[in-house]
Amino acid sequence: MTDHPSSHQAFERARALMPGGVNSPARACRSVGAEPVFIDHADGAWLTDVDGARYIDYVCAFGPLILGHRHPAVLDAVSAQLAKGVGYGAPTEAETALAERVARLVPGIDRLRLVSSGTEATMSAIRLARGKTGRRKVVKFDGHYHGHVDALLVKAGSGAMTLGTPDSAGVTPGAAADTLVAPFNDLGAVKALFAEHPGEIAAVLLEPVAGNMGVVPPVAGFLEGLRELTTAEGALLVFDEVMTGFRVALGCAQARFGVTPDITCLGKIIGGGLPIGAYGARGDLMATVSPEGPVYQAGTNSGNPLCVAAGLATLDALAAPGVYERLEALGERLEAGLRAALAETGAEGVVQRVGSMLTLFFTGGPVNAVHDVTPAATARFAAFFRGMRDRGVMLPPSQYEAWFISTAHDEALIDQTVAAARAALAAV
Ligand code: KE4
Repeated sequence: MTDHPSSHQAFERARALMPGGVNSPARACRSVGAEPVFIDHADGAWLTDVDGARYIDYVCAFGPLILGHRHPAVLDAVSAQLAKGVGYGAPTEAETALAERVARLVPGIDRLRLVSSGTEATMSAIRLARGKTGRRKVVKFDGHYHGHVDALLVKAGSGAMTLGTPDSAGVTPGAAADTLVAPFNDLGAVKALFAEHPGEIAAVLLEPVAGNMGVVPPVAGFLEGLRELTTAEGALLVFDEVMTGFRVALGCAQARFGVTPDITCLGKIIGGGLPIGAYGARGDLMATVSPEGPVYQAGTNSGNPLCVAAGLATLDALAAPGVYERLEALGERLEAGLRAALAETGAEGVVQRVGSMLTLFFTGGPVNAVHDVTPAATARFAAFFRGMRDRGVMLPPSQYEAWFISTAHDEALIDQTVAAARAALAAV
């Protein structure tokens, strides 16, 4: 760590006080054989660490910063709210405004509840599904990650899979007993679960585009098939759009793929980088939630005015003409550049992308399910991660994460990234 002396010292101090020296294992960098660097500040598409080293940022705080760091509209909105206070324990009109924006933009949402994280959103969504249907079982997909909800830390992706703990210690058999798991993109496996558990499945929960096993798009017909199957079986279809929400389209993945779920979970982007989550559905479904209905859910910081202000400013900026076309163009440029770099260096790998989220997998073929990623792939990704960071490009520190592009990125930064990748691939 001689290249990052101050960061190394910061890491040593942090490790004495916090597990892994981090407040989320996804940042730990253990799977990529490195220490995390400690960030001093960020601006636009750039991170600067405590040693003054700069990086083109593809983590974007794990997705929320689709406008890049310190977007003026977001800073202005948060500053204006700061002048009025940081929170009241009472409703504000800004929360209603954010709910209106989301309900107008997201096909499957008429009404919603704001919470403070994606985990709270998915935890509440499955409680709502169970409360509404009176059924217990929930189907999830191997490699999908829905936050650290006990019932969903079963074959979970993201940091859980990265660190080899997809089924976490401390989750009791009782907590996981009603969780059923199917391989992603395997409609037959889901049909078999319904056949094995007739009338028992409350919900099928998925990332419509998997981002937590690396980026894995739905195969043609899969989402439509789940929609048809859940409707026929009286189960609820729940899209966890915490990552894909407002990332892959202004109407989220459900608009991009034309399949409307019964319940939608959101987070990340709708908070503009500040802590937030949300779950929403048709009106009658949300009437089941306390205080209108019997499904209890609450939160001290739910709808916090600072987070709502940042979210509103972000959604308004994303609604400007041409924003998603630009993100798509930058995503295409990076994908094409990485594919060319793989071909030129003869390195084995595939690039999978939806909009401005993508993953370079060090595998020979496409990745449709978790077993398509081998230990060799994760080892080669680790070397690539270190090579890219040494060349001033910050990737998420896991083969099972998505890279994110923001509107602060531009063609020059993409080309600089591709040049770094060409050099790093040659050394992998
Ligand atoms: P949070 O509780 O971390 O706000 O959201 C949980 C969550 C739920 N659903 C999806 C699809 C998610 O991607 C996430 C969180 N994503 C990870 C990164 N893949 C957050 C990073 C971290 O855990 O530090």
